[in-house]
Amino acid sequence: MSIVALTGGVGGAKLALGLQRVLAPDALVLVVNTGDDFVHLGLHVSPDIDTVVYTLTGLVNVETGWGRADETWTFMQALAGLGGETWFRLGDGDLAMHVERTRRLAAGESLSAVTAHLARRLGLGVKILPMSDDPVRTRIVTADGELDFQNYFVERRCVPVVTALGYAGADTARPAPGVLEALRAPGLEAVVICPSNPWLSIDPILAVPALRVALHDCAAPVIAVSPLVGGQAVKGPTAKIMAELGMPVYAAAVARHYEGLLDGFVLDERDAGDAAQIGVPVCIADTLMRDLADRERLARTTLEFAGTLAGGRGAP
Ligand code: FO1
Repeated sequence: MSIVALTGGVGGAKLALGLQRVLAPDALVLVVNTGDDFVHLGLHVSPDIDTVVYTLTGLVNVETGWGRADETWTFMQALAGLGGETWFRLGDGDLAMHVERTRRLAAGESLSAVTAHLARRLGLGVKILPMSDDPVRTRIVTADGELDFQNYFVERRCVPVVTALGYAGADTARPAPGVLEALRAPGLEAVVICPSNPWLSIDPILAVPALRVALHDCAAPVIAVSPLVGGQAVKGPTAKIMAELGMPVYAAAVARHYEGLLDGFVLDERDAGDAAQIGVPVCIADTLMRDLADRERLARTTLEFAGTLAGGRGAP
């Protein structure tokens, strides 16, 4: 079995971990959002890539969902003492990732090569690909003006009212090496859109033109797992952004957002009433991932659902 999963950070990484645990290592390719990447304190930070790598290697801080467990903060404390910028917190161990990534990028390596190296060094078995090696930056247009992603998300704590989103650089960005190959692989059995924020985490991936076309054309069924549980986001500003963009806050609006790409939608059982308004086959499941068993169960359910749709796109 060969599966491609599109994911952002914390929410998506939970399902990515479930998929990793139920699939053979060479059967899973993760395509990760890089729209949140930015240069901070002179370092190239790739938050979603690191969140996925830490989650899948068991290094993640399970309380925050990002950063490392058992982290120390000597660097941040020293930086605060010097009057430096402390709104975005880089732990001592995490800092090593950004320093080594930045050094390798400056030496001419691509982001995908650096990612593969760092993931391998941390013991990750599955293939993790940035969506693109070209810079794409998510920009949030708010009632307070236009903000870079991390200034909106972390510094302003998602408080400003969102009026529009943009993905600077996406128009000319090419999928990273391996992405199109994975989507066109003859043995591909499903593409899973993880329950990440559609606007902040998945849309930057879909904004890479050749990637979107490949997704549209791919022979395997494309399935999205709803990021809403009981009409609410488990964590993060998905529901808030939907409301601010003038959308009804329910799962059917998420399915509609992915219209034209989807062959199936995994809907949380608390939102079962929305099923009739989703224009593709629906699988109703408990999508709340509290523990490891939940992650594995949702991964299995999603893959079984994909199996029932496999004929729909002409896959073998
Ligand atoms: N999120 C926060 O809310 N506050 C932080 O200080 C913070 C630091 C941080 C450092 C490294 C990293 O990889 C992620 C970090 N995040 C932090 C999470 C990150 O901003 C978001 O999870 C994603 O960008 C959204 O998916």
